[in-house]
Amino acid sequence: MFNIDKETFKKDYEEKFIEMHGKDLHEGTDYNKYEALASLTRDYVVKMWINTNKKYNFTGEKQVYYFSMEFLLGRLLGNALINLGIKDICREALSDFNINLDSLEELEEDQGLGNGGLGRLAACFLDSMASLNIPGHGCGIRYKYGFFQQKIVNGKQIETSDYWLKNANVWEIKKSDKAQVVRFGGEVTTINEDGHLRFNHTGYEAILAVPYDIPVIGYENEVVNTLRLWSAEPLYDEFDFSSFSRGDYLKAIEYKNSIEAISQVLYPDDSFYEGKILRLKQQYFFVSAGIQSIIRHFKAYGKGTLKDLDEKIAIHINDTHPTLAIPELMRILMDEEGYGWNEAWRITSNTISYTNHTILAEALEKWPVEMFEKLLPRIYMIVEEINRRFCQELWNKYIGQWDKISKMSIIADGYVRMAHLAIVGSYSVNGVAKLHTEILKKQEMSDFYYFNPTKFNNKTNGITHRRWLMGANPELTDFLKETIGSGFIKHPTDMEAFAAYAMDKSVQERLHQIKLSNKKKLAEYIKINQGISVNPDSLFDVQVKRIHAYKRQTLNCLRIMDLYRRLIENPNLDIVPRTFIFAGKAAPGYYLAKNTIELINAVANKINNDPKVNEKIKIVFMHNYRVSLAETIIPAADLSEQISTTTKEASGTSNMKFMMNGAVTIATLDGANIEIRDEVGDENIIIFGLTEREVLDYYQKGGYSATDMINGDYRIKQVTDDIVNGFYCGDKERFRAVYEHLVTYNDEFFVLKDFHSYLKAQDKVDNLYRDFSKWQSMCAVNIAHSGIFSSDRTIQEYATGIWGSGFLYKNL
Ligand code: 26W
Repeated sequence: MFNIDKETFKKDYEEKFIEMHGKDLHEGTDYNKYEALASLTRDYVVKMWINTNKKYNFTGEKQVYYFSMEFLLGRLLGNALINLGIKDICREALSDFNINLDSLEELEEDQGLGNGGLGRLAACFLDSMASLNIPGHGCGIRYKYGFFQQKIVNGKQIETSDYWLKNANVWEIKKSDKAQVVRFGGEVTTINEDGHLRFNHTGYEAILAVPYDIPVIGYENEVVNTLRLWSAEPLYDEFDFSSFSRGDYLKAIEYKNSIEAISQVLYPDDSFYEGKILRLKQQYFFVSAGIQSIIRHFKAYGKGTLKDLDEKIAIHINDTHPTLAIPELMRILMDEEGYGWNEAWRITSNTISYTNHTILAEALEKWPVEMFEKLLPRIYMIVEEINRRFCQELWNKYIGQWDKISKMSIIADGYVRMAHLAIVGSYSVNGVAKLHTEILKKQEMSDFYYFNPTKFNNKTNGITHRRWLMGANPELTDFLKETIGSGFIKHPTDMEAFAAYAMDKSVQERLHQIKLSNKKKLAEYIKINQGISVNPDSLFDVQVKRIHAYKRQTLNCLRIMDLYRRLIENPNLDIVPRTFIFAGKAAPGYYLAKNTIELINAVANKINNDPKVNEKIKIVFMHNYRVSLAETIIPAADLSEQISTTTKEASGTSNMKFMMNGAVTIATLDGANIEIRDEVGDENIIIFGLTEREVLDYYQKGGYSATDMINGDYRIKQVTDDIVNGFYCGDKERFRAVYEHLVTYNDEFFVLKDFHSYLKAQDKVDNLYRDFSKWQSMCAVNIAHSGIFSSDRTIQEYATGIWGSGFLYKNL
């Protein structure tokens, strides 16, 4: 374990500061001080990083590569200090210089290279792999612009660019010597050389992929793994200089820009697939660079031949976005390494595993054949051959069943279906929560499941407790240590011991005080950043996540609108005072989601300016939701809103973060909510809404009518009317999209159907909250049972159940 005393740290810090900034510490700006601290921390890490790599090269143990289009890391400094085990020393040392560690941490830009759940999961997994001594590395894209920044102007979302690299990024190291060349376009000709087919690729555009490595620090174990992000650059000697020599300066610049465009920006879509050629380029770009660098490294250090690749290396693809890893590995094994098809296929399909994160049909990637073939001619040939052989196999098993075969085919109706390619080319397919995996097996991917049942498995998601508990909620962490000891930090399920204290009055009081202190901090943040005063003694009711119809922010909003009507009718209505907190970004092209934000803001504006109800309710839509904001909001929540239409949320992960921080959950039986319920018991969670069966019946048999719901129920009629009658905003048309989705288009997410059951559940919340002891005991039980949702458990399951990695460590 890394060890340093306070005096040495102080000396190192002062020296680092002077060396970096050429002035004395007391002359520095806060940002200078942050830079010096981050840079010093990185220096401490670098030696361990080198040693870890040496160890991996020496032992030859199995390496895992986690391929993902997104890594939503957030800030790195605080997490690095925790994992190095020097946060307390650092805090004390800095305070001797009159520097506050927390305020330096807040100066760091979030590294926001992801949309939401899938990207954050990848980040949690990296943290867990390093902390569990698993040789596991990330591979992705170094987007110049991360996920957009959200501003709210007149209640509307405005997107601005996220130029997160405007200040030097101390956490990355550019490795120019490890650059790879990636080829696009051109023609492929086949040559027969002594009975062997050779593929000659000409006329392509070659692009340089340059890696930037970021250290991934394990918790107090001196392991430092690598997150390698690729950036696109032109291959100067192939094009630019010739342009210059022709004097065609502008053309050269344009060309340079078109190349750099590949790693320029993260697509801000989650759950809507759009067939944009640049996205396909991005996918092949990082996958090809990643696979080439793995093979290069394996050949330099591997203990064996490429024949044994599947024993030495596991490649995991995070959703279908990196699926081209399959044909790319085939290409390298066959065209560059001389393997025949069967051997290359055995190696590839035993090396790659795949996680599915969504069953929403509109999110499934499929690329037009024409586009695919033109951009990636050799890769397309390989995909065609994979498909030809797969369909042959299907034909042998399902003779004459054309419908089934065309349903399962990888290429059909002019498209390449990436999920089918991912399933066929990998040895393991997993869902991210029990229900989700069952739906994959029995419905969405049932043909594939029945064709090959052993491939399918479940790995319920998790979150790293090092960031989401220790980092975000130090007060609660200290209290847990005091009460049950520190064992839970290395073994999160040890938190179960805390359940024994659920009824203990002094424990309940402390939990309440800790929550209150977090709520006060959030209230202060809200006051400073959004100018709204909220009461920390009110119940903080929180829904923070991407804005999407299936997540049903509208249901929450309608219930607030209903409550407001009831308060107007009866100002003495006896309710628990609440602060409703929303946050989340809408995809820029998703009109309904943007309109939902407008509605929430209009409702907030009206209610917050009505003194008759302000003692009882307030609403805040917090701007620019991101990892660091989540770290401030989640520890302050009393109630966690997990209200998606049953079957639609694959897992959810914020549900786990809230629970670990002692919030009570109000939820539908969807995704991992079900497993949370199983852990805490029915009495410690509030469940409502349609069941899986009821939802599926509606989809299969029909029968849901929004108009009937409105006509048969005056409260539903009132709240839906209030969307379009000018009550919240003079412009009656303003929220038309929300209304039409709910009513005219007969809302496929059944908001109105779940409305009353949600209202009842919210009344139950009030009653429980009024009973101090009952509520606090629920919070305690939730914390106690959250350990199983640490991503350490999830990663342990991936390592033993899918990758076959991490065994070396276990045998030591
Ligand atoms: C092609 C556009 C696109 C981009 C991203 C489609 C789909 C995605 C992701 C699969 C969306 C996503 O983040 N899914 C979420 O993954 C989390 C981690 O497993 C789950 O907890 C969430 O339930 C799921 O919505």
